[in-house]
Amino acid sequence: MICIVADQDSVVEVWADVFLGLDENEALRLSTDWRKTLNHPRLQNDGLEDRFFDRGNLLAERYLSITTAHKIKFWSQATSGIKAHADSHSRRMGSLVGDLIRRGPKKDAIAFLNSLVQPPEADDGGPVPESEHLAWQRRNAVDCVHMGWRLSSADIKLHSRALELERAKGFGDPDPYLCIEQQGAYQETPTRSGVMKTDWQDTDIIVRKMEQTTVSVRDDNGLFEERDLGGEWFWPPGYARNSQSTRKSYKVDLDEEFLWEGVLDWVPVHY
Ligand SMILES: [Ca+2]
Repeated sequence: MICIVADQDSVVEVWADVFLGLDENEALRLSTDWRKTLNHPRLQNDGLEDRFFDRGNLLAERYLSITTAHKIKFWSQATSGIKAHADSHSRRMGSLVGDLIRRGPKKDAIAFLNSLVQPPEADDGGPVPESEHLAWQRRNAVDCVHMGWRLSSADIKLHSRALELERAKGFGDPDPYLCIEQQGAYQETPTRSGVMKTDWQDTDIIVRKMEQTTVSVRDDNGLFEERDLGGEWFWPPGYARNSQSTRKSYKVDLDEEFLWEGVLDWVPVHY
């Protein structure tokens, strides 16, 4: 048996090493045809010493030579168990990896995986009754095509008023970060210290489509103060084509205490 899993997940490898699932004689029998085409090569560990110390020829290896050829990054909202394991270990991921191997690393297949989000309720990859599997597919059919948007880049610039206010309070220069709120859940970019202008690239901030979303810039002064520099809500579009992005621009409005301008690019993602 060959297991191919995401690079982050070492549990499968450890498991495979403990439970190889077959012995050497069985493996030799199963690979007869293949070895015949290679004119029956000798086994790698086939000497007297190997036999004496019981060094077998069955291994569970971690790296394949193809693993560095394509850098595939996917996002995960999985919440259960060991994080790295839950992020990549589900029936959905199994079918996607299988599909990639079958189709080959074509451009569209790689793009599909790069816009993948592992759902929050991702299962552990074990077998389930067919009815349960079909029910999941029905529930998530639309989201498997497009579930929402990932913030791929954000470029912001603060108005000088933000600096004035910050200095007036004795907190030095502004320390902005982006805060995205949806259904009472907050996602934030890292804080950039003491800057008026900054950007964040390739973030892991993901919002659901068609749910009211508030984008705001805040000033982070640690324990001392947290200040809102202006926010605005929008409805992430409900449909998307390929990797086309949705761009939102923001303008300063001093009357509304909106103290920044910027451009945010969102790319479509799917389960
Ligand atoms: Ca500050």
